[in-house]
Amino acid sequence: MITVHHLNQSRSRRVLWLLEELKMPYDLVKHQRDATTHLAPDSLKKIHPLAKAPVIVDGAITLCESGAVMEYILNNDPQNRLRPVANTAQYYQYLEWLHFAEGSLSLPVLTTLFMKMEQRSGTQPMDGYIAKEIALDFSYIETTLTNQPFFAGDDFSAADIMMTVMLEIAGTQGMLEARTNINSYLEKMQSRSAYQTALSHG
Ligand SMILES: N[C@@H](CCC(=O)N[C@@H](CS)C(=O)NCC(=O)O)C(=O)O
Repeated sequence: MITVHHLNQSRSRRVLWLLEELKMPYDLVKHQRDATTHLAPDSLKKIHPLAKAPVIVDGAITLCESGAVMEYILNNDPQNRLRPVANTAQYYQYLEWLHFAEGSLSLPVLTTLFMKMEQRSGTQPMDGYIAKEIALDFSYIETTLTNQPFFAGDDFSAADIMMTVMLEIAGTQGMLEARTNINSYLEKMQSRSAYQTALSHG
């Protein structure tokens, strides 16, 4: 059985959400962020040298990186759900968005979040780059969600789970104002019962 090492307020809720969607059994180990530094506790370092969440342990396999963990879980689903058939057009949409969440999108979103914690004055070299990336990424996302209901096309997939969590962080940074399609997409995701169950467990 898969053991999920979950950190409060973290991307590990992606993993809980996916497991709940698939109704796969799992063990849950909760780790609590340090109240002052907000970093992961030493208990997580004992599981994986990077001490980041999510981490899963399944027999001899210990795996971090939420995208890799999602793929691991899908590989172990005998019914092959929540991922389009390999080598189809939908599959490559799925693959692009699955990686986009932690690749292209996380950089401007998380950099904005961290820059707000700094004492800064005037315009800094990063500002123009981040503003350009935010405009590009969110316009691409908004257009995609205008043309189709889910990131991989007509069907909900694990790419939606990856993207939802990063979009929610973007929302806390005020990046979704006037992004009508993204906001209604998020409402649709948040109303899924597996999302709600994962939230209550995490
Ligand atoms: N790209 C990684 C990011 C992992 C990551 O940074 N996790 C954060 C929580 S969202 C963490 O564990 N932070 C605690 C720390 O750095 O001490 C993934 O998608 O899993």
